[in-house]
Formats: sequence, structure tokens, C-alpha cells
Amino acid sequence: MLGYYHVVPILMYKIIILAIIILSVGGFLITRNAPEAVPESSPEPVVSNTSSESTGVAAPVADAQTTHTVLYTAEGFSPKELSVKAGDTVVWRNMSTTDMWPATAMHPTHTVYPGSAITKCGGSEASQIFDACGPVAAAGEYTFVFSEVGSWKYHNHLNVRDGGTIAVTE
Ligand SMILES: [Cu+2]
Repeated sequence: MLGYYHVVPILMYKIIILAIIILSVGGFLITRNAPEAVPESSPEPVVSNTSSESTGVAAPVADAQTTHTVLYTAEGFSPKELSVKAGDTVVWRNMSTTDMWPATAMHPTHTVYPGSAITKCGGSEASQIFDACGPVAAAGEYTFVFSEVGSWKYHNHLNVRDGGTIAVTE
């Protein structure tokens, strides 16, 4: 027979094990419900669709920012004119066999899009201006987010006859 001093520790041990199981099951249920609750409470959709198109998950919010693609081939940019909303992302994909360098008008200063200038290339603002600021090799991409409303002409700085327009609306 087990004495009092043997039974009590065994009971305590069983109660602790039971408590751990209950807590971990409860914790699992809470964590499982958490992802459903988060999107409803977040006030503004984050611009998460700019970096990757491989997630395979469609953005559920109707006014989410969109990513548009412009292809560059031996025939130039396609589509030549593209309408986007402010906040949208445009990706220029180099499908040609030569380098491309998309940049805002006018050649060679690239100052038409607000804040842009070829003189800022290489500086701290280089990633925020409408200017690839260097050659984009075949199969490469240049990405820019349009925040300014207007009709913005651009060109391939390495082959000025190739150009296009991005029309940005509210
Ligand atoms: Cu240029």
C-alpha cells in the first residue's frame, strides 16, 4: 500500500499533467482562431502585393493596390499606354535581348515625374524616383510605385525611340 506521502505527490503530478494538456489544447484553439480575427481589425491593407506574385492568394480587399506589368521587347514597351490608380505598382519586365533603362521624361534629365532627376541616381533617393538609374539586363525587372496623379511619359534611356505613358488617376 502507498502511504499518504506517496499518494499526494502522484496526484499532484497527475493534476499538473492534466493542466498542461488543457492549457496547450486551449492555446492551440486560440492560435488557430487568431489569423481570422486579424485582417478584420487591421485598418488599412498593407501593400504586400508589390514584392511577390508567387503567393497564389488573391487580395480580398477591393481597393487594394494593384501591380501592373509592362513588357519590353525589340518592338518597345507594351502596352504603350497604361492606366493605373495612385498607389499602384508598375513592373517593367525586360523580355528583350538588350538592356533597358526605363526613366521619366525628358531625356536626358528625367525630371518630369515629381521629385525625379537623373542626378539623384546613386544617391539616397534613387529608389524613390521614376528612373531605373541603370541598365536592367534581359530577363530583369524595374519596379516603381506611382503616388503622383498625372499622365507620365517615360522612355528607355538606352534607346530613346522606345517610350510609353503611365496615366495615374485618383
Ligand atoms: Cu533618358
